[in-house]
Amino acid sequence: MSLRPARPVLTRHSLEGDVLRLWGRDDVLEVSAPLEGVLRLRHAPGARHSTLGFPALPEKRSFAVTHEGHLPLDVTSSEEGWRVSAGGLRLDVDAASGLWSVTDAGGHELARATGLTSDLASELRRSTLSLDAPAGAAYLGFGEKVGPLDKRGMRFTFWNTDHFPHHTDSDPLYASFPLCTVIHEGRAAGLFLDETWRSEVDVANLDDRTLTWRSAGPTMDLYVTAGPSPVTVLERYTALTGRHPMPPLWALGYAQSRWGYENETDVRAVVDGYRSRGIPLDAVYVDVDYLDGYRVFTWDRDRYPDPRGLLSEMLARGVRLVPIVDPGVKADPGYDVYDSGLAGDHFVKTWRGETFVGEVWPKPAVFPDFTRDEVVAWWALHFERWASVGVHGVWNDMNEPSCFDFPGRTSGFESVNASAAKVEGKTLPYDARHGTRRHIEVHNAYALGMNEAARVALSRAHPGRRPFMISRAGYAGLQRYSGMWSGDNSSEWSHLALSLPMLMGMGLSGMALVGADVGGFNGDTTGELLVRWTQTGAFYPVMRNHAVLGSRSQEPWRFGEEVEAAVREAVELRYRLLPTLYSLMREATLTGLPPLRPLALHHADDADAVREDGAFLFGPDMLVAPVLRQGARRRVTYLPAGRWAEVFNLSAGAAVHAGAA
Ligand code: NBV
Repeated sequence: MSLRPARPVLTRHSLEGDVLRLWGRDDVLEVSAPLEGVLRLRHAPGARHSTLGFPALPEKRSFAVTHEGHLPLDVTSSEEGWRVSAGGLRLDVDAASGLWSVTDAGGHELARATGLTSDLASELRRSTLSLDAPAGAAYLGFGEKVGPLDKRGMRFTFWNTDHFPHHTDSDPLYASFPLCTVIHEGRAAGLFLDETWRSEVDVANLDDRTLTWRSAGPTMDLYVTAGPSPVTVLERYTALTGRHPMPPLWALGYAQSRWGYENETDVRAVVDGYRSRGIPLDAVYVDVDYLDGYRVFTWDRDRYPDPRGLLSEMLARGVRLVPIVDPGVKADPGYDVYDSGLAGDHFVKTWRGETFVGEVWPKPAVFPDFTRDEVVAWWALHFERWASVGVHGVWNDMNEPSCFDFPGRTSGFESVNASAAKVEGKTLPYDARHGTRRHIEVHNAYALGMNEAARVALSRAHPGRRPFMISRAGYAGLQRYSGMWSGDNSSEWSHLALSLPMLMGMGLSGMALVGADVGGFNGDTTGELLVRWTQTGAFYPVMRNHAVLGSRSQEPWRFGEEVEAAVREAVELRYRLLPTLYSLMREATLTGLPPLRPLALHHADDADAVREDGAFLFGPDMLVAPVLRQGARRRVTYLPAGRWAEVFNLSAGAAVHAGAA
């Protein structure tokens, strides 16, 4: 029996500017070539039955893609379908099925669609796009995800979630990067689904020959990127979505943090502790403890009587304070951020059009609608005023956004009638409103506007100085504004090991400036774990020791002299690496390549290197294999082709090892 539809899916075409539009009875497919080696396939299955518009789809303002302009398309049509050549790639679209394949100039297939459906009755899985997953292909990336580096065989959800405490198999976590690098037979290609809607990906799990994306939205906006090197894929992806601005040098130094440094006396004691022991330190992160009743852009004057004075005193000692910023605004009449936000209509609404009120650290709390430019501008004004007293760097937390509770909350997947209050994880309900858009559409992009505002504000508050920011949540393109840390990990060996594939996956997703909490956030660390984590963290682009409120103190001197000495040595190593890291970050601003790299990036033709996630590269040619196991004094590691000299023995006539033949 033939599975071909009776009527061709696509029957007509038009070419406007450099965008080819194909459509049939129900579906639309728009094709363009934004860059050399990149094709954009904007699918709208079932568009005729949606409010999208048919056959012309509405203009889209992507949260991720900033590149503008298209390359010319060379289009030929036949009875079977269309052939499009552009930017060195070829697209063949089959009219009967509406499906397509992309090949490069050498005839290598980069991607092939095997299924496209729309299901209006399914709230979470309205659009589905399946792609061929060739046997043996590895799937790397997807941003901040658990699991091994090669995600083949796994399934993930993209729905930014405050998952506390998260485990080594928790999904989803705080950020959504719906993109991956596919490495097959030594050649790489990129897939990027530019949809901020809640989405899911099945990476050859249910069917080992199929990768399936599902989205709650009406379109599947897919970018296919050619390599053949994963380096080229990443360069092209970041040419589309932007690259990190250069961070200040101090932000690449070592930092101490803790939830529970209660006041300026605690902060001074930390700095004294480091300085008196001669352990380098460039920053202290200050947590929610500094806020006046959890009101954003305030300081508790009992705990911090003179923020300006403290910030400049610290600066004179070579230490920056990096305060936390949360998006939840205390609903407190008389508090200027709340009053001006209300007056300007800047907060997220309920589906009925009232201001949405929930609970987070501030109770009650309202949420700026960062999807709107005027809200970003308003936040930046408050931010700038607050930062002008001497804040040069911040960490933007809770911006999934996290919301612990709200009136009428119904958890998870309950009856459809409860839709208005239906919520997934600790956040806003699917039906909260951002202008005319539902929260389920823009939730994953919420953090972008918050980070954009912070960057604008810090640049204005301190002209000529480079801002530093890390964010907990994000979506593709976040790198234009901010770095990231991987949220609330735990003081467990398994989380130390997890940090490697996770940070590598983030690096392949355009996020070069990343780190995991050194020592582990949740729970009590041990001296040995802290030492191993500091040794590993010496290579994290963002190196910060951080711990949860109430946990065992995690400063290096809390575990005895042996631990202190080993931590000092690791931090000193970091400072010896600093010129290299600084240069690598500069490279990231130019090419998008991260300092912390999977072996796969430079050894795509080596199947073992492609899947290696217990070791990583620092830059192109320094291989780092940290000890990740309790009690271990040594470990084995894989060396890809080449001659590898042992760094630690360089002065003593280094041993040189031959890598894989
Ligand atoms: O602000 C407190 C914490 C912070 O220390 C941590 O780094 C964030 O990821 N924050 C989360 C709030 C809630 C923690 C349970």
